[in-house]
Amino acid sequence: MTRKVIITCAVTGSVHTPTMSEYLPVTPEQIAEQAIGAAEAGAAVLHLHARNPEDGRPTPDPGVFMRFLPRIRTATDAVVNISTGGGMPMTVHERMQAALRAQPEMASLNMGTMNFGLYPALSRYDHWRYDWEPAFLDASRDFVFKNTFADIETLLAELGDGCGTRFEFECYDVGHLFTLAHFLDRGLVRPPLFVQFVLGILGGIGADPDQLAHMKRTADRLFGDDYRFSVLGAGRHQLPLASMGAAMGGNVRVGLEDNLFLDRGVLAPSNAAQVGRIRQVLDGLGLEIATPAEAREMLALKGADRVAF
Ligand code: KMH
Ligand code: ZN
Repeated sequence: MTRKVIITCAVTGSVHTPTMSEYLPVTPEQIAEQAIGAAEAGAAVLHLHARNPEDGRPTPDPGVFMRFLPRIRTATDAVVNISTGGGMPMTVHERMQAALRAQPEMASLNMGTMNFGLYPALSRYDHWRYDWEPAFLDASRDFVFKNTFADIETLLAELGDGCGTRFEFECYDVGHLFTLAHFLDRGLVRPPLFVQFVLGILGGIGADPDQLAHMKRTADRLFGDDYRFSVLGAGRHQLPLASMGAAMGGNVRVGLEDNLFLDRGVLAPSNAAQVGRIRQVLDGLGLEIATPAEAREMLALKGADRVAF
């Protein structure tokens, strides 16, 4: 039987800012429209953040999420995955509020405290649309992306046990896999684990094939048949690493959260365009994409009828 590949599309995130691309969705309408487009193009999972509709600043406000989640649910069958990583300078408590309100089938869960360096982007732009953008990027020099053991336990209890939400475990380095194994040993996470290998974030593991192979080898040793992996390469590493991940037996993540470009020097006009591009690669590899229903089965999700939006 042909192996099915889950395409996750991360639609807007909190890493990029409006100056960097006119196509970055910011308002609830834009986020809904691009999420729906990505699902129509073949994404089975939509990883979602919210932004302040006035100026594009990342926001944890559940009220803003609730302006686009119902629209996406009505228009698509895709699995909704709500970020609990949020963005600077949100607290962990703030970061989990939207997911607690919406009780989605999936949410992200970041597996370690780290520095998340966005400031190198400062030197790439001379003019900014909004004053908050350079200050935001500069603040990443000294911001701690806090995901302690206690934070992870809280999210597993309140969202996992409390809401039946399952997780996209964001692992930015090999140590994060060992942390996940620790929670598996304690019985606080349950297979099948969906592990996102995140490569190329400043502060995490580098984006090269050797590192991806090392993540995969380590996860195989720790989790055996109890996990499925997906690959997220930041920036220009997105397509090559996702392609490599698919060839290695994994799933893929694309979207403007992780990369603004479609080709070298060419901005992606939409999230759907990146989904279309990875589909071409999967086709070339003889792989089929998973439908949302297949993704639900592969990841043991609770079903779209059990969310609160
Ligand atoms: N921005 C990605 C590198 C989250 O939302 O929880 C990681 C991410 C984190 O998607
Ligand atoms: Zn995210």
